[in-house]
Amino acid sequence: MTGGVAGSPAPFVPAGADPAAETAAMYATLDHALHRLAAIGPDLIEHANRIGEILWTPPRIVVVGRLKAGKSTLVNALIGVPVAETAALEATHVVTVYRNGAPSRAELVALDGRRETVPIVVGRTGPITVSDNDIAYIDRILPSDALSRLTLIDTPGLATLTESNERATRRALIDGVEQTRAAGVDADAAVFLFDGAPRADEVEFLRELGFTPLNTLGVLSRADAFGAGALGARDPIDHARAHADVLATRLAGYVAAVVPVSGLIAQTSHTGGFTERDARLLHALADLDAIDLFEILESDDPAPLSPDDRDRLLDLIGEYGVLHGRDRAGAGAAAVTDWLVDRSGIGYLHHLLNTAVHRYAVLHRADRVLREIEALAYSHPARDRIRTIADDSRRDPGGRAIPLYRGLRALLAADPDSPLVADLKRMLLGRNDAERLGLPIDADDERISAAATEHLVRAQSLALTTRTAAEDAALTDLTRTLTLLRSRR
Ligand SMILES: Nc1nc2c(ncn2[C@@H]2O[C@H](COP(=O)(O)OP(=O)(O)OP(=O)(O)O)[C@@H](O)[C@H]2O)c(=O)[nH]1
Ligand SMILES: [Mg+2]
Repeated sequence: MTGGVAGSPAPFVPAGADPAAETAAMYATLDHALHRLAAIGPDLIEHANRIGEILWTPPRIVVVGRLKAGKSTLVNALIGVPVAETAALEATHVVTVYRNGAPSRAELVALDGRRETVPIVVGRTGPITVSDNDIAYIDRILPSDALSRLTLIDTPGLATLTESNERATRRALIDGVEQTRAAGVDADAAVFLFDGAPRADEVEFLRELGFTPLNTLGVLSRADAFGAGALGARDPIDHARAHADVLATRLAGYVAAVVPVSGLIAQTSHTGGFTERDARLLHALADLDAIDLFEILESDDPAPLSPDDRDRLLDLIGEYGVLHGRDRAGAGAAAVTDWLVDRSGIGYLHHLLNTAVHRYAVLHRADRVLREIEALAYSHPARDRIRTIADDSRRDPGGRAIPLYRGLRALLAADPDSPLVADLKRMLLGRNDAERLGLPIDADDERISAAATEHLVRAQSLALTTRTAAEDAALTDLTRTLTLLRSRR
């Protein structure tokens, strides 16, 4: 693959160290499995198509977190269109799936799987007549490039004023998944929002969601108002960045990273909400010192602004944006917007969502696809042939990560302190076989085989002390993978 500036050398990527290639290999392995499944008999063609639908639709990222953490604002920022309802009061009542497609429409999915069309009012979904208790989720379909790789799911806040909102989130994400397929939204990864330190019940919810730290990302939201806020001695966004690192260490058992983001600033900059008129309004405040500025922002007569214009600016970019955006406002709306994009932190969040989170969300998807094939092996007369297809997929280099991921999930649920958690994570995080064994990425075959042998010896000694069935199963998968790595197959 070539890329970058013409004439510049191609970056050195060691063989097998390209996560995108690995993801492509996983798709190819499962696609091949589904073709083999369909070839067994006409009745399996329908199953293969149904499972293929799961495989080939974009992975689903659910946005969860406490009430008012800024979830819907962030969803709007990520989509680049203000489609999700946001408000100072409790806003999101039902789980809403935002996915790419045409024509633009909204469908209500009831708990029993029935669908009905919901009116759309200026870009957002209109009033719903069905009781919230009977809704599994709203399926909002819109043509969106931002949604072509990932589907986003907005949820009602946890620990909400009305308990029924939290129930809606749980029903769709936790209870629903195993019980009624119709009611589950089948998320593949989570973005977990909090605006300070997450509370114990939020962390517990995260555990119940049943993902792994590989496909869960923490977002320290409202970074523009962090700590003492815009008027504090420390820049709130820089402060949030430092605090995010502390939280990432504390939450390492649950999230891959913690990214500080101002959803509000990102929403405004990514939906093109800041106009030349707004830049002129902001520029009129440029010469005020900070104390005078805040007095004006809070006063009944905020001259030189009208009360409406003051409210508009605060709604668009908050106090932080007004305080620091003033210096750039003379250069126009584009200059302010560039600055907002940069300060919002959304660029890095986008990057992680499209690389690491995407990679493990696809792996979660792949596990679901394999489970569907395995389920057929239980119920179909051609069970032996179907089982062989599933076994071959797991052994194929493209499908090898699936049992390891499944093992990690089971282990985190049953025995999160097991020493095997670290082994499985390293295996899944490694970009090539060398990294999977804890070696530098460019280690040669000889070192890889030697390291695999060492790891196998250790695995055998651990086999004597396993405490749970999940640990036993994880060890079996680990040993199988290490054996393959030892012989470099
Ligand atoms: N200053 C600031 N305000 C924000 C930010 N994100 C959201 N808000 C404001 O916080 C309020 C709640 O935002 P929402 O996006 O509706 O929060 P939510 O988590 O979806 O809320 P529920 O759906 O009710 O749980 C709104 O008034 C937003 O404008 C942010 O990054 N900075
Ligand atoms: Mg919301």
